[in-house]
Amino acid sequence: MTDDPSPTNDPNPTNDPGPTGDLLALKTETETALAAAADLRAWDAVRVSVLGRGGKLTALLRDLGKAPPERRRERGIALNQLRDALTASIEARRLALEDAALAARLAAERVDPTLPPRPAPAGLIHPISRTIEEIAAIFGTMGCTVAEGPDVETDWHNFSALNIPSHHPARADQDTFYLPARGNLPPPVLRTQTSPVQIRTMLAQAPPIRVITIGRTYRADHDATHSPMFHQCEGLIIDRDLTLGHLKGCLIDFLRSYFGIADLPVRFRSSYFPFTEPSMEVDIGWSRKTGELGNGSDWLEILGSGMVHPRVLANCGIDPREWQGFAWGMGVERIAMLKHGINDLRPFYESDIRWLRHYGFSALSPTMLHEGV
Ligand code: 2NM
Repeated sequence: MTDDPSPTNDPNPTNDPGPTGDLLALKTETETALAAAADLRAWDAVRVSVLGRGGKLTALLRDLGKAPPERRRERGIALNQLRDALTASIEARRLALEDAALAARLAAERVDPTLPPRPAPAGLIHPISRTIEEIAAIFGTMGCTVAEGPDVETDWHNFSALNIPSHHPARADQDTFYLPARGNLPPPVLRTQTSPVQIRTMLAQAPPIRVITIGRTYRADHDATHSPMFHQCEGLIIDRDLTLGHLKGCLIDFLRSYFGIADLPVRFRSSYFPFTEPSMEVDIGWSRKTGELGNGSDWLEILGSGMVHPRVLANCGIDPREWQGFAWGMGVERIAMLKHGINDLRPFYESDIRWLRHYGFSALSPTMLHEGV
């Protein structure tokens, strides 16, 4: 062999490949196969055929012990060098193949920033839906879930359980929609507020409770500012040791977040509801002249609230000596009108696409909570 590829100085160059001649052959063979591997799959096959459990280099390393003792040391050193060299070549080929694959993907998935944007979806979110989402998002951060209940209620859930006396105007036929009575039962009623849902929640769950209820309510009333069907949002928190302070903090935080005015003035004014004691109307500061919220010397009534009457708790099987609650209620249309400067209630239900285009919300502008909604 005149062109013995062995890098070592072989003392017997005739027909003995020497202690390392076969190693150079494996190196050349592997590098040729690596160069031919066009993708990571082919690359992996080469890697396994050399370094794998049944690979050629693995076999050579295993057979080192069979080499004649006088050659073993030299061959061992050469085998280690070969393993390092092949490991490096294999790794280098992997990086090259990965780079090529990424470059091909980037070329194929090229983005053209000069293309016009896709048209926005034509559909719009109705202000009522948007307002409901915002209310739920804010009270959600305070730990409230949303409870639902039927629109057609029993007299007991809508009135009696809420401590509403027989002479209360809400019970009067001219103010309330009744359905035909069945048997000797009092006639079913289209709920006049969402509080029966809170009654159902108290009956179904043990305290502590944190819920809001949002939904349709019905009263026999119809003009520019009253609709026979409108939406209400109420809330109910029941826990031990609750005070008026908790109620005030909760509602002040809600109002400032909902209207997005960090220093919105909020005033609590003594009032009366059958289901709360004490009861308070809640006003926010505004200017009657300009309609601007948060500025000006006038007050605008925005919601009702109070500590849940002990009799209401007892009606729902909750011991008022152990648990206190506070509750509130507001009109969804009303707070939507105030926030967005809508001055007539009727178009909310007229499905006029021009009104919706003016006041509606893009489905692509989700309800966000940071400094408000
Ligand atoms: C309001 C004002 C004040 C209220 C009370 C209850 C219940 F079920 F816990 F007794 N639900 N909602 C409540 C209290 C509603 O609306 C103006």
